[in-house]
Amino acid sequence: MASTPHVTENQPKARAGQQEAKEEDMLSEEGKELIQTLPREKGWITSYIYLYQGCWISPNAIKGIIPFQKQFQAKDSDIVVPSLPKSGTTWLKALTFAIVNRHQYLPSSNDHPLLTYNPHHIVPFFELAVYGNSTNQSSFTSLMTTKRRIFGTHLMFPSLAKSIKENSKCKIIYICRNPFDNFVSLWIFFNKVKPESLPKFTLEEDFERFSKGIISTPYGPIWDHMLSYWNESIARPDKVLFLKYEDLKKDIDFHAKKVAEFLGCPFSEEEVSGGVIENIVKLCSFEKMKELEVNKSGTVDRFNIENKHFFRKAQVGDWVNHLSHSMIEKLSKITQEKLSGSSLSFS
Ligand code: PPS
Repeated sequence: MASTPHVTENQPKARAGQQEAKEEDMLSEEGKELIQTLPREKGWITSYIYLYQGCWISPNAIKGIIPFQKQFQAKDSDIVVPSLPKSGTTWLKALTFAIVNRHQYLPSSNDHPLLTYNPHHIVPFFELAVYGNSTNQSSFTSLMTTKRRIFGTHLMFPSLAKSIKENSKCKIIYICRNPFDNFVSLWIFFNKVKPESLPKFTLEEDFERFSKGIISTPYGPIWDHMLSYWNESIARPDKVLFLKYEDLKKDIDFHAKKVAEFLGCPFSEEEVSGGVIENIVKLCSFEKMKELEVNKSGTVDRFNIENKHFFRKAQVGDWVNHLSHSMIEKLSKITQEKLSGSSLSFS
C-alpha cells in the first residue's frame, strides 16, 4: 500500500528553507559572502531580497550584478533600457528594438523577430539573462547580430557598469509608471508567479511593504529608482531619455518619434508618410503582442516565468479597482514627499 506522506507543521518551513538554500546555492562564493553582509527582507518571488547599493535585489540578480559591474564594456552605439518591474519594460524593449532595426527588419514583415520572440528574449536583462542565471542564452545571442546592441536592466542608475555611465556615449532610455498602477500590476503578477513554497501576502500586507521605502518592491524603493534616472536625464538630456508609461499610452506616435530622434535615427518624411511609425506602433501594441503564440505559450528564463504573465490589462488607472481610499491617500502622500523638490510628478 502506498504510504501517505506524513504532514507536519514544520513542512512549509522546511520547504521555504529548501527554497532559500536553492537560491543561495546559485551564487558564486563572492555572492554568498556578500549577502551575509546585506540587510534582507522577505522577497516577493524569492525567499529573501537583499539591500544592495540602495536597491532591494533577489539572489539571482546579485549573481549577475557582480560580473556585470566588473566586466561590461559599453560601446558608443549601445542602448540600455532600464525600468522598474511592471512599468512598461516589455513595451519599451519592443519599441526600441523595432525602431532601431527598422531597416534590417521591416516592421510590416511577416518574419519580424518580435512576432516569434518575446521582447525579453531579444533585449536581455544585464543582471538576469546576460550575467545572471541564464539557461538559454543562445536564443537571444543569435538575435544580437543587429548593428546596435540593446540591453535591459532593472538596476538603479548608480548600479550600472561604469562604462555605461561614464566611459561611453551609449544611450539610456528609462521608463516608469505611476506608483499606484505599478503596485497593482506588481501585486497581481507576483501572486501569479510566486513559488508555492513561499508564503502569500495579502494586498494590504504587500501594500504596507511597498509603501515603506525600506521594504519595497524588488529593485525599489521605487521613488529612489525613478529619481536616480530623472536627475540624470536633467543633468545629461543627451544621455538619458526619461519616459512615463502614461505618456506613451496617451500619444505613442509622438513618443516613437522622440525615441528615434534621441537614438540618432529619426524617421524620414518618406517613412512618416509611408506609415512606418504606425506599423511599429501596431507591431508593439499590447493587443498585437498579447495574441502572439510566443506570448501565449512561451517562457522566458527569468524564474521560468510564462510569457503570458507579462501581458494583463495595460490600462492607466486600473488601481481604482484594487486600492482602498486609505491606501490611495497614503501612497499619494508618500509619493509627494519622496518626489518633492524634484519636479517629477504623476497626475
Ligand atoms: S516586467 O515584468 O518588468 O517586464 O513587466 P513590464 O513589462 O514592465 O510591465 C508589465 C505591464 O505592462 C503591460 N504591457 C503593455 N502595455 C502596453 N503595451 C504593451 N505592448 C505592453 N506589454 C505589456 C502589462 O499588461 C503590464 O501592465 P498591467 O497593468 O499589469 O496590465
